[in-house]
Amino acid sequence: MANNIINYVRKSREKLLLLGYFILILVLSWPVSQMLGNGWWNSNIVRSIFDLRLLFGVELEPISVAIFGVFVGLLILMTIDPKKRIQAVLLWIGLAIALLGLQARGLFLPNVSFVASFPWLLGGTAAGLILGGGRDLFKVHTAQAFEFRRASQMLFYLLAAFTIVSLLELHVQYPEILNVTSETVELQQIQSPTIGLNDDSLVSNLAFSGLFLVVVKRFVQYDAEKNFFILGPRASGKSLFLIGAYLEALEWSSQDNSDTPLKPTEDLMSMIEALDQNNSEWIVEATGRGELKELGFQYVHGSVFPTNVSLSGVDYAGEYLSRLPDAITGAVSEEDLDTTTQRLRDGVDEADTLMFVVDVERFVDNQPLEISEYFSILQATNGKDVMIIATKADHLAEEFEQEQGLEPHLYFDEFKQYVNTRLRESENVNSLITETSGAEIHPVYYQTTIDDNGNRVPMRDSSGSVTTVGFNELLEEVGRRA
Ligand SMILES: Nc1nc2c(ncn2[C@@H]2O[C@H](COP(=O)(O)OP(=O)(O)O)[C@@H](O)[C@H]2O)c(=O)[nH]1
Ligand SMILES: [Mg+2]
Repeated sequence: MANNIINYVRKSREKLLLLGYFILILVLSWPVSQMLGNGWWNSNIVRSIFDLRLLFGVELEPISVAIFGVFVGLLILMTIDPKKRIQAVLLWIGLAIALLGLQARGLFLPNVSFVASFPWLLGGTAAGLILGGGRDLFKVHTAQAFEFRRASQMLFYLLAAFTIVSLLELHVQYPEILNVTSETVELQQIQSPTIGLNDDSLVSNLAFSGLFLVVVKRFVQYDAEKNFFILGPRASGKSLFLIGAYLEALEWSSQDNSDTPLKPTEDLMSMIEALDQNNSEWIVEATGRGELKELGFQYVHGSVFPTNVSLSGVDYAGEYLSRLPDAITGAVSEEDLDTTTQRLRDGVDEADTLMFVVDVERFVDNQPLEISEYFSILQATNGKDVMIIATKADHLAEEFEQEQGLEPHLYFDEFKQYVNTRLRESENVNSLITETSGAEIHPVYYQTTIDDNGNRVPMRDSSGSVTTVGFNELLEEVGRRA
């Protein structure tokens, strides 16, 4: 029962989050707009600044319509951006409520005619589009994700400025400083400067505007690039893991239409080509000594609040893990590091989450897992998030099927449970899990068969494609952590 609820919350996390934000916008727009209105009526410096227009004989109406236009322009850009569309819709709703709220305080809508001020509205909107979009407006198909990051950011800064200035004007009492008429600007004589605090509904105003800004901030964030970096001993399946994850991400991206490029590295692409061409074998391990290959790609997780995730690793020959901890802590000087260790160290530095590989084949064959380095790496990085990946889990799949009578790819949760229990039989794995505060192990594998020569090779369908298991679940989990 509890499990069911947890599962439901996990699967619908995005929908629940959306509902929560929707309610927050509905609840907050009104009091915040009231505060903006009151702030305006109580304002002193801000109104004096707006009164500077008197010197040029400009009415308030065109200025306010133009400012409104800037908001509209920025919101239009957010609406175009597939990653921000839902948030933009919520902000449009908030904007409508806020306009009604200001109207209730006798501001904006009752005083303006959009027909008469249409050129100002247009000008403001154009300014918003140009400020928020810039050159991105004309780069529709590029290798960059289709985003208007600047529009979202500016919208946040504008709203934050409005809110904070209103708060100050409303709650800080100070003498009048400027007096602006159509002829002159006069600095007022201030005899005895008194600064006071108007604490009428101060607490609620602070709470509403604080919460409002937190929500808007969450909306405009791209939660940007979370980096995952994979580490593991020699021939533990790191390269094939990244290939499998990439193929899964490719499938995801062909199903939605976010148009975000996956940007696989060249080395990853050539490995995939090799896997494609080869008819029975694994890809040949072609990385020579001292040679380095960069493997990596990015993908988008989530549809309502999408996140950019990047998965990467380096392919190298030989053993480097044991040199890594000293490189991370700086115990070995930069000049004494070989390029591979340097590159690994950089990868670890840039990563938000490290992925440690546990090789199931070694486990089943009772060979040393060579994961003791993970402990010192964990200590050296101190505080990075960790995921444990069990590669080549097909070595446990048959056993699972025989014991439980379930097919692992259909009953993946059960299989994952099984792999966790089995791998915990290893004292080393058990300690690793404890060290990473009870992290779960995520099994992945390529479906395999034994060929005529008795070798385990990937199973291929009639079109020669390989079948992978566990990568969909893995990308989901990775996205949740991002
Ligand atoms: N049975 C099985 N073997 C695998 C799997 N993934 C990798 N291997 C084997 O492990 C070898 C090394 O994989 P690779 O990705 O090159 O490891 P790396 O050195 O850690 O990058 C491959 O050539 C395969 O023989 C898997 O899912 N199942
Ligand atoms: Mg490799």
